Amino acid sequence: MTTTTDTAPQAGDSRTDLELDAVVMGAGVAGLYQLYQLREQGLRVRAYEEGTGVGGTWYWNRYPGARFDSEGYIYQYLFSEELYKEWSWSEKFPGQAEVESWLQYVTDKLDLAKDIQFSTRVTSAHFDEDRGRWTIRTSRGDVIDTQFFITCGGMLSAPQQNVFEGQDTFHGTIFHTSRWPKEPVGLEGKRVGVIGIGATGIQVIQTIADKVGHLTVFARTPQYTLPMKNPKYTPEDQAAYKERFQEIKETVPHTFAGFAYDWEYTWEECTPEQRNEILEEIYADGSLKLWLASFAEIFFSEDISRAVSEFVRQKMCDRLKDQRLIDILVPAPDDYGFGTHRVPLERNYFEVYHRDNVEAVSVRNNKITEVVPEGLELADGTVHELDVIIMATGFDAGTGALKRIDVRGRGGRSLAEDWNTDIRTTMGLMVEGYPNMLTTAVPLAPSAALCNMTTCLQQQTEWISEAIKMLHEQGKSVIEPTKEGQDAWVEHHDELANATLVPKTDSWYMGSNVPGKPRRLLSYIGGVGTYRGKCREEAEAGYPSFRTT
Ligand code: NA7
Repeated sequence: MTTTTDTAPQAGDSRTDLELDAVVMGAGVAGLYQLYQLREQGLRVRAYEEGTGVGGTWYWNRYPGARFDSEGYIYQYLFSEELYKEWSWSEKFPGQAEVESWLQYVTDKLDLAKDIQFSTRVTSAHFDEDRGRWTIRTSRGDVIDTQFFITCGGMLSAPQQNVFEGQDTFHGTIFHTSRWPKEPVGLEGKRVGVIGIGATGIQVIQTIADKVGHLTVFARTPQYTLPMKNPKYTPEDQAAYKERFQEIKETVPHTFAGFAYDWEYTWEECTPEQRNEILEEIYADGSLKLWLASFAEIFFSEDISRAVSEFVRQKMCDRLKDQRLIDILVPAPDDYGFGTHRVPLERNYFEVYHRDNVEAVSVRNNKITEVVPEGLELADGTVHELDVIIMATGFDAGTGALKRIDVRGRGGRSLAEDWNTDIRTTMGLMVEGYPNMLTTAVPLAPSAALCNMTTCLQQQTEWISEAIKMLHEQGKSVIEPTKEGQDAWVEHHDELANATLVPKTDSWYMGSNVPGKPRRLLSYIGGVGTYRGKCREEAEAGYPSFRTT
């Protein structure tokens, strides 16, 4: 069989097709803006994108029900008022198709497509110490010689899709949510199984339940969820949020999580009645506010975490009624604390389980052992017969996008091997030993876990552009973190993380969803505003954590 990669030059091949100042890997939220900024600086820059179109996360995740959990009016670029105001969201939390269209609008408006090579995966990136430059190879055989390698590969882009023995024996069809086909998938009348009840699984389940013949949900760890309120926007609503552009631009990047809201209350200063009133009021907002802007103490105090968890638990139980469903879907009081991993938003999700065609199966103590031709087999030997298996099984977060590529730094060291041992970065913007490789959406910066992604990615790409500009202005060509600088950042990151309850809970936040992955909180938890300040200080102080030559 001939594949496009068969013709790709091998390592050591000196053929170079193209010489660039910067290669941007990925054409999602970060990649598009990074490309734009560097082109504005006059650099020869090109983006390489595996998909056939722009969008990144919003290109790949086209599963039924995929939508924002961030309000549309803050999930936008804030560097251009015109770009912001010319786009109108149809509702508060828009769906995937609309988000993908928005990124296409941005691409067209900024005329970016001419500098993006689609259907092209970066397969390797090797740093040449003598020349201080990277050689990038792609799935289409390109060999590019570039000064900077900028990774915009996304935090949640490497799917956990080969999870079970026997997947290739299944007589039906298996989909991973983030590799959902573009063409319509007919689920009508089918026996469908969904594995996973994270943010993705919940969106799928609540969307397809009334469309399939029979739905079996395989639920392992129960999830805390919050209800989403998603009003449609009238022209007046759109005008109203656009009017707030300056205010949004000035506040959002400085809050704890890059949202329009921030911590407002202190638990200890409120009476029990006031606490309850506040929780009820914020709960009614129908957003992630209860998690990211209620009482910051939920992250630090076992008692306060327990109290707020109980508040959310009760809300969930009230809707489920059936004790068997509660046991499967609602975290028990001593399970883990509300908000110590991602809190999904849902719409009529629990009600779905009361339908006759929907069945919840706990696989917590009776795990899925393998996929068999007829369906899924559990440890007790039960076989659930299925026509379609939907794997909402998550991602190798933060590290996966780069570990899939053969990235070699100084002395031929491998990033995949380094990160298999210990996940370290300098502010999530560079990795010691990998000069001129600048990174977005990698561990140890605020990201999907605890940040509205556009807020964080704009800041990270802007920092990268500034660093490159600084190098050129100083007549230098190479930047890399010092070991001391990186050690200090990792220590600071760990100190903040370990002061919270988050590391006590297993989830992709800690890497525990990937067997063998070193355990460390992947997202910086000091707050988006604080992180931004630290990045600015680093630049203003002349990049003391970095060596430039
Ligand atoms: P998540 O949040 O990692 O959720 C994955 C789900 O899949 C979760 O319920 C897992 O259960 C379940 N899972 C994974 N492997 C298995 C096996 N082997 N057996 C049973 N169940 C399994 O991924 P999502 O895609 O939902 O969300 C990722 C992020 O995207 C989200 O946080 C947002 O930021 C957007 P577990 O909890 O591990 O017991």
